[in-house]
Amino acid sequence: MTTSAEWAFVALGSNVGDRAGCLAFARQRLAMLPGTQLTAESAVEETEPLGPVPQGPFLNQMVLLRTRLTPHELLKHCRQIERACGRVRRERWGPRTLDIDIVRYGDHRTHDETLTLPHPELPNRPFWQREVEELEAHVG
Ligand code: PH2
Ligand code: MG
Ligand code: MG
Repeated sequence: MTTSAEWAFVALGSNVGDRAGCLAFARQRLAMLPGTQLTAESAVEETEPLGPVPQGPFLNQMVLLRTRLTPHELLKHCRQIERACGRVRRERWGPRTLDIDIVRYGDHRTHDETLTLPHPELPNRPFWQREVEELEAHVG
């Protein structure tokens, strides 16, 4: 936990099971994290699957958090919430009940084996770019 708060853009995705229910679960759990407020949420979009794995369409959404968690603390909580929603990690980029990705965390630039910020897929995902733009209006 840091003393100052940062804005974090966090992407939600689901293409297995009750997709809308999984996004709602994620929003509810993210809003309850220590030192964290869920400040705004983008529209939910249905998107065609990107990447090499044939799979069903996703529901995607972005939320804006104001958080005092560090990026790695936030990541650890995101993984816990994914597991609580029944996520099992199998193939990379495969179908999932819930994916929670930190897309931007303030102006931080990080690169290690667990986390790269900003998220390297941001330039390749028009729906993330639209959602970030939608939420930027709420950054004070
Ligand atoms: N996530 C992936 C792979 N492909 N496609 C869409 N439409 N939305 C996603 O969130 C997504 C994807 C791996 O994280
Ligand atoms: Mg992802
Ligand atoms: Mg992920």
